Amino acid sequence: MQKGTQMTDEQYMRRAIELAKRGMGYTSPNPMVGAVIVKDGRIIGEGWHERYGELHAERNALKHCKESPQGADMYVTLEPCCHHGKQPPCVEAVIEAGIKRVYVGSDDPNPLVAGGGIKILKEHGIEVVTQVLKDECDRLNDVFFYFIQTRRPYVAMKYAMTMDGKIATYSGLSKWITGEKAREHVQNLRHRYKAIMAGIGTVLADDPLLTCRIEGGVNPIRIICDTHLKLPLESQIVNTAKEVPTIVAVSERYHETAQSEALPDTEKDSIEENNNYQKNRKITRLEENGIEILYVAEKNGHIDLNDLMQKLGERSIDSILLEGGGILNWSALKSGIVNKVYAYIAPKLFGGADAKTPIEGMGTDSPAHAVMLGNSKVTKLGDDFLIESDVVNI
Ligand code: AOF
Ligand code: ZN
Repeated sequence: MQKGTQMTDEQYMRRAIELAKRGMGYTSPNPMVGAVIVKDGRIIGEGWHERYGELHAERNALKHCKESPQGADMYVTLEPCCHHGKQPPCVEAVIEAGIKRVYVGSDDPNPLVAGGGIKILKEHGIEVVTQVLKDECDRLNDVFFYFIQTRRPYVAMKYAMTMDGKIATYSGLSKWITGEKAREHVQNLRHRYKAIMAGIGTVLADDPLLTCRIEGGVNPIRIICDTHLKLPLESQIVNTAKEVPTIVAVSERYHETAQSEALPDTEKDSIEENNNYQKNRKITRLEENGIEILYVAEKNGHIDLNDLMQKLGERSIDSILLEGGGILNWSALKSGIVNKVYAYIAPKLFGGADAKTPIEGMGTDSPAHAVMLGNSKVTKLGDDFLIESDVVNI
C-alpha cells in the first residue's frame, strides 16, 4: 500500500478475511469472522472471532479501536448477529458505537440471524452494503454453512498418491509419497478440521497417531470406524486416548453385549456367550483408556455412515477430515457424506496392478455415473500438487 492511496472496499474486506483466518481451528462450531473499522480512509480498529464462546469479530474490532468509531465504516465478513447466544448481539454494539455504514460479505444462514441482523441495522439508520467479496467470504465458512443447515459434519476426503494413482507400492510401502511441504499442509488440515476419521484397516496396517504435529495446533478428535471392535488395546490410538479425544464407532449389536452382565469364565458355556464376554471386556478396557464407544447402525456389514454422521453432528462435530483407506473412502462416497476432496499428487510413478489406490470398493460402472467434482483449485507444494475440489453431485 502506497502512503496516501486509499484502500478500496474490496481491499478492506480482504483484510477482514485475512483477520478471520486467524481464528482457524479455534472457532468451531462457530464461523470464522473478521472485522475492520475505517474512518477517514484509515483503519482505526481490527478484530476477529478468536475462539468459540468468546467475543465476536465486531466487538473485538470495536474494543481495539484507537479512536472513536463514531461515524466510521465497518467491514465484516459475515452478517452481524442479532441474537443472544454465548455472546450478546453484535448489532447492539455496532449501533451503540455510532457506526455509520456496514459492509457485509456473507449472509448468516443461522436461523436465529438469517437477515435479521441487517434488518435491525437498517432500522437504526445504518447504511448496509451486502455481498462485498461474497464468494471469498462464503468460502471461508464452507463448514459452518453446511453444519448450521444440516447439523451434520462437513466431510473432506484427503489422500496422497503418485501420478499413476497409487497410495502405496505393491509391497505396501507408502512412506513417503509426497514431500515435506505437502505433508505440512496436511498437518494444517488436521488443525483446521474438528475431527479426523480413519477405518480400522488403516489402524491395523499403520498403527497411526492421527494427531496434529504443528506447534500450537489443535488435535482433531479421532474417529475410528471399527464395526467389529478389532482395535488392538496396544495400539498407539488406545495408548494416547487419555490425551487425545477418541471415538470408536462400532456396530450397535455390541450395545446389548456391553449392557449384559459379564459372565465369569467358568460359567461360559457357548461360543456366543464367550464372544460376548470378550467384547464386553474389551469395551470396558477401551473406555477405561478414555475412548468413547459410539454404537452405530449397521448397513451391509459395515457402520452405516449416515447414522454415524447424524450422531457426530449431535456431538457438535462440524467437520471431519477423512483419512480413510480405499474401502472406507468408497463407502463414504457411496453414502453421499463427502463434501470435498483434497488430492495431493506426487510427480512419481509406482506401477503395479496390486498397488493400492485411494478409492477402492466396487467403484462406478460407467463414466456417466462418476462422482462429479467442481470448483477445483490447484496449488503447488514443493514438487507436489494439491487439487482441492467440491463434490457436486451428492
Ligand atoms: C457475528 N460475528 O464473529 C460470529 C458470529 O453463541 P454465540 O453468541 O457465539 O453465537 C454464535 C452464532 O453467531 C453463530 O452460529 C453465527 O450465527 C454467529 N457468529 N456472528 O456477528 C462473529 N462468530
Ligand atoms: Zn455477533
